[in-house]
Amino acid sequence: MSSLKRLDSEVYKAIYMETKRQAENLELIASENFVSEAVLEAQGSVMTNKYAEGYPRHRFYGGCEYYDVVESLAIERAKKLFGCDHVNVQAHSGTQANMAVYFAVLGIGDTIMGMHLSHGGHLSHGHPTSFSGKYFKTVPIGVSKKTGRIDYREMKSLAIKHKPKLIVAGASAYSRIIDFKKFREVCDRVGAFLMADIAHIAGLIAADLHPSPIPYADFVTTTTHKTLRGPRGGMIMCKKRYASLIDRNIFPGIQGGPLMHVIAAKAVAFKEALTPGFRKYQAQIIKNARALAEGLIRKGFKIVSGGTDTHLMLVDLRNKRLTGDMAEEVLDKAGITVNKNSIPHDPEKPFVTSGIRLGTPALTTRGMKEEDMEKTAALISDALEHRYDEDYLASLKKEVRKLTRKFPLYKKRLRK
Ligand code: DSN
Repeated sequence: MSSLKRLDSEVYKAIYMETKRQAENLELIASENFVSEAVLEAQGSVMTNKYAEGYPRHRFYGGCEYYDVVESLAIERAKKLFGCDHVNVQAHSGTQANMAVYFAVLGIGDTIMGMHLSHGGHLSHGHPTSFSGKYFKTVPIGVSKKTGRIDYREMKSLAIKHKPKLIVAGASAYSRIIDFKKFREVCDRVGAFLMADIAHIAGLIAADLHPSPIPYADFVTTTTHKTLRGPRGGMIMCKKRYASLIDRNIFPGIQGGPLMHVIAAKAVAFKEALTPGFRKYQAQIIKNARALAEGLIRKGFKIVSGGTDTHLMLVDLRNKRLTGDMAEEVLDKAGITVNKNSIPHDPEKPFVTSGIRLGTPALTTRGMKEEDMEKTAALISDALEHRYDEDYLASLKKEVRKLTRKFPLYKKRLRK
């Protein structure tokens, strides 16, 4: 970092302070993680310098031989990791990946079905404020009020009634196993394409700890930076027959030059994900999520659907007379980072919400185990109970520092 420090002390300082914040706080945002030094090195490399429009061995620019090497490695490793026919690793993000699939098989005005945002879905699954809700008619899928789980029966009758051309199976705030086989059956019944968006659970699927959609879905999209613990980016997997359709719809369809430094880092992350240690890591993420949920339940918190099968949980704060925005702010004062999140059938607006979403991928990367989750649950409960006591929250922040110091992060980068 010394060149940066010399050239631009303001950006250097912001990066240094962010590294410190990541190291000192308890990071519970379910979609975040800490990448390895190797991933950071690949992403911060000269691979950022070149244009490489096109695909390996078919580029629109000369001098791409080493770009071909890294992109081919990323593709081959992803295929092995997920057992799929074809992979496009150029999608800049999860939303871009979804957009490319929609544009590949849908016309403007066609109908799609996807989980409602406030029931755990994602903006790009047809929300009216997203391109996906503006270009396509959307029929939202909900979770049952009683169980907090996807209501597959309701989904089926909605599909029969509205005849969508594509159904999205995937979520960003749903803590239970998603039954991709059931989604496939509904798609077959109404003649729809099935797109599984596994952005949140990709790491669990790669480690065989959540059923894979690959046998059932026509298209599988993901981000690479959540449980998968790679650089920030997207990816599309599909059956061989859709390969060139998908590739064309990423480039030139919706993107120009690929972010080759990110693709190099994706290749590195996939290599890490193919090791036995990665499976153990994913198993610990789930154990930690269960321990955190149980710890919170013991402290009187309500977890939507009663628990979790995955890396995340949604906490319904209504019985604690708290809103999600208040909780997010209070916890931040204690050095605990979470995000407010709508809960199913939320009476509050999206900027207020009645819940928070918690996830364990980042803390598990640091090496934390079940007993640390127990402590984390106690810290969350304490902070929210003493929400108006600034001194108490400051003292809790010290407790948080004590805990995180035991699990150092980016140590070399914090040496001034
Ligand atoms: N914004 C991401 C999340 O937090 O789940 C989804 O893209």
